Amino acid sequence: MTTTRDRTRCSDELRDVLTGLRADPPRLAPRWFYDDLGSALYEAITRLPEYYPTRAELELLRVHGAEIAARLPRGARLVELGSGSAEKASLLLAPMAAPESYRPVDVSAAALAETVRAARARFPALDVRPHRASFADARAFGALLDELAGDAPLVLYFSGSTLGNFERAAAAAWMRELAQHVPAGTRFLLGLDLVKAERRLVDAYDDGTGVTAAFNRNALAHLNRRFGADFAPARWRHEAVWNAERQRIEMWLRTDAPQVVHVGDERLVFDAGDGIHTESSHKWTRAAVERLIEGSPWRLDGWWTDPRGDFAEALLVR
Ligand code: AVI
Repeated sequence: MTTTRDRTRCSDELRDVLTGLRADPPRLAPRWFYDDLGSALYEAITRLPEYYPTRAELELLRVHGAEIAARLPRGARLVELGSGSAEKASLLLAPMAAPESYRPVDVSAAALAETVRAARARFPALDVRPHRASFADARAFGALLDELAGDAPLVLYFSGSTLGNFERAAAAAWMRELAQHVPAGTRFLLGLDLVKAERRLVDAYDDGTGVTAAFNRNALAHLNRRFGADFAPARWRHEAVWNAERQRIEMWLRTDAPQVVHVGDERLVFDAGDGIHTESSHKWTRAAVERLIEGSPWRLDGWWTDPRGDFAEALLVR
């Protein structure tokens, strides 16, 4: 059954998509990567030889997890933003002193169910409580944090360098907003991909097997499925470029020939050479993290990297 609320959400989303596609240059929000197929493709990306961040973060937690856990309060409530196999959170929960509970937060019911299953299998005595919510909208997430703050010391964990998919100014605003909803003493552990040689960065986002290209093009297929648009995904070329000035990898879909596409009631004309900007993945240095939290209630209290220096965990305290 389609409700009025579903229809309103669909028209709001369609309006946002069209605003992006009509912009100069055209853009599409990264959230359109993630339908069921896109989530499966992202899972496959994390296992590609070229895509080092997931392996690097796991290695970091294996090497430094106990040291990081020793800096977290006893009896803490671990709130993980985004969920999956709970593999990274497990590497923190195991050495943490008497964690009060583990609270994965995700919009996807399927992802949450998998996290809960994995966490309960690994820690049968631990209180595991999923929360279905979006953390991208700081206000809505703030309301959940208001509920979660209070009884036990709070530790937020945001892994995978997903913060890097926010524009830098938006990331800073999001951090400031979250700080309004958590008590002093709250810890925030942020997993961040570090700036490195351009070749390795580009290869990580343009792998030899073409999985990332399929992931990128799936955003167009997703629009076709969701809004009855008529993109021909195969006619869009995947591009990953390093923007040195903004220290980010940009993913684009580019057409080599003119194309006309219908989305909703709109007819969109693309010329040969036009591109749609589908994602920015910002990379970090310690100085960039200091700039991120400048003037906010967060203070940098710890910094660890994996043995190769590819990835960092930044521990912030409010
Ligand atoms: C989810 N996010 C952190 C990934 C990244 O590396 O920016 C998404 C991704 N895009 C292409 N490959 C992976």
